[in-house]
Amino acid sequence: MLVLDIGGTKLAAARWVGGRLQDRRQWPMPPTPETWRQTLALIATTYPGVSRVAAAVTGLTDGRVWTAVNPQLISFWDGYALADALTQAWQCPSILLNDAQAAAWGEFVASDRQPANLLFITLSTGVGGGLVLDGQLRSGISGLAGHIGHVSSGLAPLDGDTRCGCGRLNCLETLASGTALARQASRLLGRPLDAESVFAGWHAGDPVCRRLLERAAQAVAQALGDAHALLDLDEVRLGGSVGLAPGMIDAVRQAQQALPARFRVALSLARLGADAGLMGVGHWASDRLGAP
Ligand code: ADP
Ligand code: BMX
Ligand code: ZN
Repeated sequence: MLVLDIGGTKLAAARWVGGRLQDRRQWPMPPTPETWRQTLALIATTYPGVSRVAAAVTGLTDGRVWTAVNPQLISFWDGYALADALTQAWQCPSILLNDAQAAAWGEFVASDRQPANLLFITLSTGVGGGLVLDGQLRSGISGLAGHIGHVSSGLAPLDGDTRCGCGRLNCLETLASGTALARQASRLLGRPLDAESVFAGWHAGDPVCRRLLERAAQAVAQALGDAHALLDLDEVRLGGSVGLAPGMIDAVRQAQQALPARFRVALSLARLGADAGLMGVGHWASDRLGAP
């Protein structure tokens, strides 16, 4: 089986062999339909002889079609029959699952199917989430379950009230995603900055970058407190390039200290790191498509 993880920024691929990843590669996420088709053709030639394809994708999916919650992340794809395109490219069965839901399943299976109530949160191009409740992946009727990036944060971004691409105001994603860090830093400092530079500035002692990351961490801690109040979680796993960046988890844990103890859910880094989505969709799809 071929496993794919299609995010707002990058596209990862690997062969799924005996429950492990082999020949893992990564490409930038193409920005247009034309470059997407070229990249898909390139991946198809890179991985010939595939008999199943399983893709973890940013956005909502019913397993066949892809739709955006936040169309600003990948605008050209809304309502796209992605599974059909994959089936056509490899001439084999294919299946889709939301990327953060896939990662939640990967983390659950990687830790011997424990704990039974687990939230995975990714701080990446957007902010995504996936829920395992009572040992079952909760996707929801429309695929929306776990989309913690679109809970309305009680806080405003440091560059002011911001309408999220999903339509809501001041979503967690408008404060704590890589896109949001870059947007806020660029506006506040008056020059283009990416999320990596915000972290570099923070570690170098820049006060604006520090305030931005503290605000993002505070918003994440509040959202985790809300999720815990709703669901009584056993644990939260943090992933995505921003979530995994040095210092981020410490900042969120620090922010959790401001919450009453009952709402401070246990938080750790994703055990599978940047492979959580690939591993999760591999396990999930091999139960559905068979695992050759
Ligand atoms: P995707 O969203 O495609 O799954 P990532 O998890 O890599 O991809 O998240 C991409 C976001 O993370 C971008 O906003 C990027 O600027 C940011 N990013 C990538 N690497 C780092 C890093 N080392 N430190 C901080 N931010 C990072
Ligand atoms: C957005 C949303 C989620 C996704 C999350 C993280 C879209 C296109 N995506 O909130 O479905 O899980 O981003 O995605 O609406 P990533 O691209 O940051 O990995
Ligand atoms: Zn939103």
